[in-house]
Amino acid sequence: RLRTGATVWLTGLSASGKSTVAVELERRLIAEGIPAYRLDGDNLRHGLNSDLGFGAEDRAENVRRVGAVAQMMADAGLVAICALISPYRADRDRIRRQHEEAGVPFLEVFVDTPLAECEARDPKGMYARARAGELTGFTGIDDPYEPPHAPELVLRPDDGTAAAQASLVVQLLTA
Ligand code: GGZ
Repeated sequence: RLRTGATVWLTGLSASGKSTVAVELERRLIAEGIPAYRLDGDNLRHGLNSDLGFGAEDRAENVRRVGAVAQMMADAGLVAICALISPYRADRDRIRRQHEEAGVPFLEVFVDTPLAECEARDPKGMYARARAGELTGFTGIDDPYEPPHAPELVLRPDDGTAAAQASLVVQLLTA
């Protein structure tokens, strides 16, 4: 039995694989008849969050908005799959608390791909630009990332492909 009505919150560095796991997880849930919806930080920054930048306050607001939307979706019975760097522990803990107060399950998944691996992937060339000083305030290079202390799940590269990692999240959702 798969749980419905929950928020799955994927946090981790840029290029850690959050979006890929989110896509795979959504596909798997829909295939099982579980309504799911993906909220991807990078995509939402073109719409809902197009007014936000990457300073600490804007990242906090980004996380706050997506957390609130996810909680509503989860309350309506969907699995809301969020993929945001969400680098600040306090911001993530705040939305966890709000979910808990409303009795909505919140599952924090730390996509723990080491910085060196993310940097080697560098799909958009942003790490290279950050290292060159052309891009400032980039998470992991000259901006902080605070890993969760007690995530419900940690995904590491040696767990296998994004599909294998998504399976671990599906297990987490299995009652
Ligand atoms: C981190 C940045 C930055 C800076 C642009 N720092 O890997 P991507 O490219 O496709 O996804 C990243 C995305 C981060 O958006 P989030 O909404 O997930 O961030 S947060 O939760 O911290 O608010 C990255 C791109 O935007 N990007 N500039 N300075 N990532």
